[in-house]
Amino acid sequence: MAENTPSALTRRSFLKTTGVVAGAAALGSLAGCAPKEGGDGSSDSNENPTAIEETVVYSTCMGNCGGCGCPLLVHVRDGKVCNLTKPRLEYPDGSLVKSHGVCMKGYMNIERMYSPTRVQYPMRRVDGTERGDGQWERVSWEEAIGDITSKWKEMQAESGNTSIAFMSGTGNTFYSNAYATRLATLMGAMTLQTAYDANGVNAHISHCGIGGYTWGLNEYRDLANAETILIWGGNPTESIAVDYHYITEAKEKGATVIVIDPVFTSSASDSDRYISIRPGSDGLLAAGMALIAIRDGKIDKSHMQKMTVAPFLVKNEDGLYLRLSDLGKAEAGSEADRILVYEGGNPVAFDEAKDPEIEGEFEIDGIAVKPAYQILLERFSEWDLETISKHTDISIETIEELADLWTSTKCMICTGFGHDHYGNGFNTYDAMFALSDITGVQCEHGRGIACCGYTSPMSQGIIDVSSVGLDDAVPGPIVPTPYVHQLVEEGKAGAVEADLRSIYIYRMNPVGNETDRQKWLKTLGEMELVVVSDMFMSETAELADYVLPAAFIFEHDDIFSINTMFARYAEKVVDPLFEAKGDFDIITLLGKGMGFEKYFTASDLEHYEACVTNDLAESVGLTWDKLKSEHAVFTHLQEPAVQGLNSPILSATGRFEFYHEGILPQFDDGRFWDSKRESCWYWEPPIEAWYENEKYATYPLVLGGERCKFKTHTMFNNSPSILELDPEPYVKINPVDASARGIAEGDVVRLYNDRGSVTLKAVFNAGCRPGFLVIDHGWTKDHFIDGHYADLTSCATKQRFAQDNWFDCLCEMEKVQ
Ligand SMILES: Nc1nc2c(c(=O)[nH]1)N[C@H]1C(S)=C(S)[C@@H](COP(=O)(O)OP(=O)(O)OC[C@H]3O[C@@H](n4cnc5c(=O)[nH]c(N)nc54)[C@H](O)[C@@H]3O)O[C@H]1N2
Ligand SMILES: Nc1nc2c(c(=O)[nH]1)N[C@H]1C(S)=C(S)[C@@H](COP(=O)(O)OP(=O)(O)OC[C@H]3O[C@@H](n4cnc5c(=O)[nH]c(N)nc54)[C@H](O)[C@@H]3O)O[C@H]1N2
Ligand code: SF4
Ligand SMILES: [Mo]
Repeated sequence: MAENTPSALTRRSFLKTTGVVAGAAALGSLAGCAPKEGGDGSSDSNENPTAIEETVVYSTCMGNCGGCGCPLLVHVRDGKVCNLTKPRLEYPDGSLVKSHGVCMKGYMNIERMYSPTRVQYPMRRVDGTERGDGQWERVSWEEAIGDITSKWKEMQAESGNTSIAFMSGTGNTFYSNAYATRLATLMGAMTLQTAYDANGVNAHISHCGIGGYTWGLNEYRDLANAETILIWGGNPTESIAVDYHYITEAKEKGATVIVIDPVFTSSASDSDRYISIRPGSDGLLAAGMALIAIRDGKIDKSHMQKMTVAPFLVKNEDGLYLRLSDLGKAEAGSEADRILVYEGGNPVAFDEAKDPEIEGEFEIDGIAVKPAYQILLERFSEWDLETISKHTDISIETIEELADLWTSTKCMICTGFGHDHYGNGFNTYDAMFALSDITGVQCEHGRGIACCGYTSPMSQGIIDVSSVGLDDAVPGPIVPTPYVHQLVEEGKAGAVEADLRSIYIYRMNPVGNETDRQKWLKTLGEMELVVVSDMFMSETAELADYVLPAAFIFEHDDIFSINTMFARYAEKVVDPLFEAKGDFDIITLLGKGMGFEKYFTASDLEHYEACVTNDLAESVGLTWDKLKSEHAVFTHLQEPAVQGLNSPILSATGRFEFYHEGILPQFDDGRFWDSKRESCWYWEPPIEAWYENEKYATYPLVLGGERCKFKTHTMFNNSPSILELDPEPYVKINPVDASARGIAEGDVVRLYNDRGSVTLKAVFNAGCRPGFLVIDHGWTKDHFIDGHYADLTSCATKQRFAQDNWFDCLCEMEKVQ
């Protein structure tokens, strides 16, 4: 095994090094840990008085760049972190998990950790000042926790448990994140659930269930096996940097890569073909491909019969499946009460049929029914290719070419989360899944849909967050964040009634990242107590009453398990700087302060041990001792996971579900819900960003966005070295849109709509579709000349899945004189 294998680093390994001194010196100045004077790097001998002792500890990066936040070997000298390298990760057969080295952003972890702008002590807003005035006083941890918990107790006594809410983001996803859920549950507090990335993940779950090995039909590694890759709604060169090499591998083997995007992105520049699409119309493009496959006889009937709900009979009356109990032949709800299909003129239990009908309309014992596929066919036939071509702005010939590549080559769709950012995003995913189901382009390596990588040991239950022993504590309600403003204004959102008075925000910067920032400012303004735990004075922390200094990942132990094939243990490298504490310890203090001492007796390591000690973990060879010593334990499949091939379909029916029986909204907000309509794909335009929307006459530009390699959301945007490379935000505009408004390259422009405005520099980019503007994601208010891009966006959401729809946003643009 190579030197950097996990097992070679079973404990902190002590190295006497000189060879790396020169390289580290450059970073040493960042970290304030330049090599000791006199080191000439010429000898590795123990006698050399200048040899520098270096400790190497296995931790992780907190970037959110696909596959796994990179594992890191953190090099320490004189008690200070001075270099980062990447350990070798291996599959069980000894082959290497390929990925690049530590990226430039990853290196900036050192700069961030030692930044003088870190929150150093618990801080309380000075009495008598307004939120946001920036007047803080240092308080002790004891005082901060005492103040916060006594106020919470008071609020709960006066206004009930749900007067307090907990809210966390995706900026940084470690296990200790979940620990706050323990406290929220014990308190019966409300959880404000972020509506990030909801359409893609939830559409996947409603298609094939949760708990398998992949989000998406095929996990990301399988892209390397495709002959045609449709990068459709993502920009993986920037956003999935860790795993982009799978696409490169496919290209090296001769694959054709096609990018479908309103913007000629960096991924497009590395592709074979670029197709510009009208924003928010992707569901229709997938439907067009399905219509062509149906027209050309390219559907896969036998696959549909065996693997999908296509033959299941749906009752016209209520949209539910016809079961034996409907015919009085089984007890309703019993195991024997199976779904019926139609074969040889008779209803037959689905698992007994050999060649069931998938089309037609039947009457059984006076009950009118249709196979689910018939319903899908009817939904597709609401559209014709001419209309689809008009709406997508893609020629019928191109749609035909795509349909042909889809069925006649090993073709995979690689989505990001671009579709998620529109109110109709779930229709897009539903259409893609339906296309895949009816053509049988699934259950094979290299054919299907790759979404956002892998599932995690945590979502598979291998790291069991429920093993926390909370007796009979009843968790409070969950309210998706797009509804929080309504809840605060009206005291009610859907069925949830609450007098929300305090929010605890951790690992999240909602003021910078959520939609409709003005509403967030108002909602936070209504709170009597806002507590933020963060390492930096984020836009949200600035508006808090208490800011608790969070420890950097290198300053505490944690388990890392999201979107990775490995259960990972990030070992504490150095003690927290200043008075910072890890979230685990902060939650423990708050828990004790709330009177739940008996639930907060475990240390972080003891708690993590309990979480990985379960039968499922054991069955995949994961034990705490192994994880602690190796830091990364493979819990996945050696081969890329493919739903229905080597990863189980875990839907309620055990089949791919393009039809969702009796579907309910994720959050019932009281609006009309047509369960029959929602149960199968249909298309409707985005909520706002559509050329036929009435607002379009006033606001004809769609405000989109993209990830850039310099930032992870709003993290890293305060790193001086990153700001040197990427100093300020700008809006990318097509020269056609610019000249129509008298705007020259480099002019300062103001983008505005009824919700707000943002002022920044304009940069010409002919790769932006006319009518589509792009500001890269992750800037905050101090970076803009005026206003904020999040002031323009809307928190309107559809009921199916609550989703923040950043790109579903119309605006106008003018030159600032
Ligand atoms: N460097 C970096 N990497 C990251 C992150 C980060 O902040 N920085 N964040 C991580 C997270 S949490 C996420 S959710 C992922 C997101 O991963 P991606 O979704 O890949 O990231 P985006 O850059 O937002 O890409 C969205 C793409 O969709 C395109 N798009 C916009 N509208 C449409 C449309 O209507 N149709 C189509 N076909 N395309 C459209 C945009 O032009 C853009 O190219 O990235 C992850 N990776
Ligand atoms: N305009 C626009 N907005 C978007 C998007 C977009 O495409 N366009 N994308 C959206 C998406 S998909 C996502 S996932 C969200 C992400 O939104 P957020 O989850 O809010 O992401 P971050 O900006 O990374 O904020 C994380 C905060 O947590 C802090 N932090 C980091 N580590 C720790 C820790 O260990 N403990 C504590 N207590 N704090 C820590 C960081 O300093 C930072 O202030 O952004 C969304 N917002
Ligand atoms: S920023 Fe992303 S790609 Fe870079 S080292 Fe960290 S996780 Fe890896
Ligand atoms: Mo995200």
